[in-house]
Amino acid sequence: MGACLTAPLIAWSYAGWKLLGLPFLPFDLFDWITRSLPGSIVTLAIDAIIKAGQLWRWGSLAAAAKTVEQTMAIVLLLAGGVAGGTVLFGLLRLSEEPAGLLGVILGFAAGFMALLIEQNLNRIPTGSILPGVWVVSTCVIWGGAFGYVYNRLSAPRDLEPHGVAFDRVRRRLLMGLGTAAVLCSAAGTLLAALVGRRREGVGERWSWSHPLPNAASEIAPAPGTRREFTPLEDHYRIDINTRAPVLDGGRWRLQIAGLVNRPLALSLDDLRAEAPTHQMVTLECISDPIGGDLIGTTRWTGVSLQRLLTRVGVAKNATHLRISSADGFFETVPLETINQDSRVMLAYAWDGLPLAVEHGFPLRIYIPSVYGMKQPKWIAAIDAIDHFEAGYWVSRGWDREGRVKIESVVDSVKTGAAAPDGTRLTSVGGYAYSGGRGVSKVEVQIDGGGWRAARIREPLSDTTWVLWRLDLPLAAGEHIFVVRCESGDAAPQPGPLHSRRATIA
Ligand SMILES: Nc1nc2c(c(=O)[nH]1)N[C@H]1C(S)=C(S)[C@@H](COP(=O)(O)O)O[C@H]1N2
Ligand SMILES: [Mo]
Repeated sequence: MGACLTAPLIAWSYAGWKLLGLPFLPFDLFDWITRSLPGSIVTLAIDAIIKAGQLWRWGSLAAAAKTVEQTMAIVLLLAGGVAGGTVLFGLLRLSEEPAGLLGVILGFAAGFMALLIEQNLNRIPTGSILPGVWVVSTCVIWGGAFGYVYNRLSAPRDLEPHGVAFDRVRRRLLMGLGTAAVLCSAAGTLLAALVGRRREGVGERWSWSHPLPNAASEIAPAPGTRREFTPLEDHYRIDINTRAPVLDGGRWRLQIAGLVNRPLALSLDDLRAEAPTHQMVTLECISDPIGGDLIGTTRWTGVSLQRLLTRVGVAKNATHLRISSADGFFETVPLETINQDSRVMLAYAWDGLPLAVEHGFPLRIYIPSVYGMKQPKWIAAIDAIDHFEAGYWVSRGWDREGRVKIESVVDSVKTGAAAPDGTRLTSVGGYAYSGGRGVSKVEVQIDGGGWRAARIREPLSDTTWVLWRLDLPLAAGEHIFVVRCESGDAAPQPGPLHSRRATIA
């Protein structure tokens, strides 16, 4: 019963989100809960999802993780609806109040709490009332529906004392309700799916009309290796939002304040008017399991933070920047990092297009050599401060530095056709990545034998992964391939090493 009444609520809330960008309660409640939970529990859950993804070989880990999250959010609200409905029915049985009225009142209370949560998450744009009205009214309708159903279920009891007819009425009502719920849910979802489809990355991408900077490299990627330049739609997405924040690019301003001499509020056009910095970047999530796909490479465009800071004049006693995001995420960056590296930038474009909503529109930061957890998307404000502050994940017990570890991965093993002399070469290939430290050596071990040097393709830049390959004749049968590498500054890769099993026909 609770589920019957809650499912349409979810479906219509979904339609409101997809069609009109209105708050979507299930995801927002879920995000509020995950933000409030202790870091250790959230970390455990993330690890569990990733383990499950690896175990069952979900296609894309990032997409699968979001789907799991979204499913959990909806199931949770459904369960909440069932629990809430049960409590409400209990209250109605005890109370003398008209059921409809009580339902509406409780709906109001729930709506008000939901509104507070939306406000707390910063998901109600300032100055618009529709989202608030939408949140409260869906809850009120939901509460009212409970009251109405309760009335219909209990009313005939007085009219029909024999019970038999009542059961028939009751059954018919429940059937009708179930059908209505299914129809309502389906209609809402369908409408949203049909009209609300939003295309990401529409427009002319940089990579469509430009050869990659290493196009002339003598070493081609081994067949089957992941794409060296990740298409925008394939780039992983990881953040604390089941529903990405949608910011109004026209009204958005980057506030730079704190310990600065000349605080600034910059529009997106102001930033675009600055001399742009372009950088090929590999971004990786610290939760990426070895060989996973929570890593991607594209071309970032933005403004060098070093240069921008000269405009605001950072005070002498400032030591860090606190970067705050629209979703409540934040991180601190030592000023030292910025002063040493002009590549640290505030990026507004990926592959020549404005950042997609999921990837941080309108602005995100790029800091070489650290994991994604250190690099806020949807930036709202930057404050110069005189101390270190633990960021969102650091305060939940994650690594304080978040420095990229050296890693290498075997992506593919493919055997080509036989040459005229009968030899058949097998190509083993993958990537190696060390943040901004370069990769000087990649070695492959086959079936526990000696380590053989692989050939390294020229990288796209000094802040991307490199592709490597090894081509050699191998006997038919099963083989196991292990890879290891060394960074440009000759540091060896820490374990565990990645391996792949493959059978050669
Ligand atoms: N505002 C905000 N920025 C964020 C996050 C977030 O949750 N909120 N997640 C971080 C993490 S953990 C990663 S791995 C990267 C992922 O960036 P992408 O989704 O564009 O690939 O964003 C980072 N920036
Ligand atoms: Mo991440």
